[in-house]
Amino acid sequence: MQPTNLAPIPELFVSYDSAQKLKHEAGALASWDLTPRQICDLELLMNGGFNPLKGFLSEADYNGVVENMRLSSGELWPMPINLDVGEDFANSVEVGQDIALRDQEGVILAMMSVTDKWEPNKDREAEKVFGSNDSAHPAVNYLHNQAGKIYLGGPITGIQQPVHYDFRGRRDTPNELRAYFRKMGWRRVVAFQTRNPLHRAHQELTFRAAKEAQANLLIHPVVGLTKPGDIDHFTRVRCYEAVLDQYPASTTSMSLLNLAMRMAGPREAVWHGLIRKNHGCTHFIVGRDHAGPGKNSAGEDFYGPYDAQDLFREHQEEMGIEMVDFKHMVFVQDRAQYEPADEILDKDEVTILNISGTELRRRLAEGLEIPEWFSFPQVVEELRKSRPPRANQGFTVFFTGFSGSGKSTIANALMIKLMEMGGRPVTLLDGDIVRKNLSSELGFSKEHRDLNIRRIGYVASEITKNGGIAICAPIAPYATTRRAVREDIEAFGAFIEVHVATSIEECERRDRKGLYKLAREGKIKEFTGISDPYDVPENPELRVETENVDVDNCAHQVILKLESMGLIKA
Ligand code: PPS
Repeated sequence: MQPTNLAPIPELFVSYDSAQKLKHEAGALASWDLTPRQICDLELLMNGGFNPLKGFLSEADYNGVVENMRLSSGELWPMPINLDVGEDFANSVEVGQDIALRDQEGVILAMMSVTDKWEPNKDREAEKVFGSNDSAHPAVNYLHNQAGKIYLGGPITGIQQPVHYDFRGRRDTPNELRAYFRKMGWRRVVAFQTRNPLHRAHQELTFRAAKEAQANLLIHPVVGLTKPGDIDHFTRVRCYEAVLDQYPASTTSMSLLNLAMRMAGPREAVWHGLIRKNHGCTHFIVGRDHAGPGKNSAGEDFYGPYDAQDLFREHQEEMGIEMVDFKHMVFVQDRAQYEPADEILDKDEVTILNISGTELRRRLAEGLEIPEWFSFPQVVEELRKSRPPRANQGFTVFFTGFSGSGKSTIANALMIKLMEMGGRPVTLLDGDIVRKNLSSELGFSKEHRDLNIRRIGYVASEITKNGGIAICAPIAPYATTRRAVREDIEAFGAFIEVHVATSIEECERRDRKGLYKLAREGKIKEFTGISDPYDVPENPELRVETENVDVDNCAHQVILKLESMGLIKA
């Protein structure tokens, strides 16, 4: 592979003066408030990280990318980058019109000239791009349950970069990195992509990769959006900074990449490679199960472990960036060093040590020892600060079930029991209380119920983040909304879904509020279980039956569950 040409690559920004003028003019345009994922995409579109894209994909480019990873120009591009919007906004915009793109505080970041507007076939997109239509895949779930129904395409005029208040000195545009490599005389650079903290095995493998490629090393972690449930980027960056001291400063650099990952395995690896090429790198490390999304709903892997390497290898010549394949490093205790697992010839005579990601999480959750051969003390210290043992973390207990199933009564009893134990503040977000205080303007349409549950989820995630216990007790009839809330909360602590499984017949027989009678008479519309759906939770952490079981016992079952999960001490 030739050393990279480090000349600047095209950006989509206009000059400062033009930007000021455009900002003023854009004030009068229809404007779209970008989602967090769209902000990440826009940043890389504008700064050249997504070169050769000049904007959000047109319909023809989208079709080519979905079908065979090619833009209509024939260039290789594996990932659809779309501006997905809701139907209402789409109806207010005509093809040929300019729109303003704003961040979540309303700051105008760019203008887009809308050339295309269409309703995509999302099933096809999921199958072709992610190889599956299973919502256990985070990007498929996003596509079906979060992304807007309509896509807008068109070229972008960049006005300003999204503002970042964190780690500013560690963020670089492709051209800033290119300039740095030029200045340092780095002609061959191998990039290491990661969304996890680095431990000793990673250090060893990145050293080896740099040596193998005879290149300098760029540690290029993703700080945009990663897999739901990952360690937050603040903690990770502090960990990276601690590890960076272990690398020779003259050969290694670190830069943060504001990418929204899709966890698309093989296609994602090719995409990552193109992005690194744009950042001036000549080599890219691709591991086993690169950007893997975890298991599908049948408990199987979405992709083969080396599919990403195969697809990358197939396209690397055209991409102009070479793959360095990741070695699975293990610790050989007898020699007190890391070695590639497949190069150890005396496997049966030596002791090989390894700690998996799951085992590491267990040790952190239970406050157990993490040995020095595995990680660096400063990294472990940072991880322990952000992931204290479970018994000191916040968590959310989320009751769901029909009206009158007993959710509120059990939730109340649970609250009292937890308050008696002490140690953490407890907040009850009961359906009725929330509807009075947070959601008084909402009715019971699907849209309003979703909004109500997302609000409850938001408050519960804040409580969980800050080390408290949130107990929620709404009906929450939709599985996708419950899942979205779970994802919001699991970023900070445990989410325990409790299905209060009282049958609709029993709820109606009890009819404590007289609502079922009114629902049967048609005086209350859209009544859950009577004239509105309820998705029974498939895999709740706990299912409680209330018929012939008293409230105290139901609350006790939850307490036992919390104990078994290590969230409270027996
Ligand atoms: S949801 O679907 O989660 O937003 O519902 P939630 O906020 O928990 O509110 C449910 C309570 O509102 C009363 N109520 C209704 N429930 C269901 N469907 C309809 N149409 C409806 N209209 C009013 C009912 O008393 C619920 O209280 P609980 O505590 O569940 O019995």
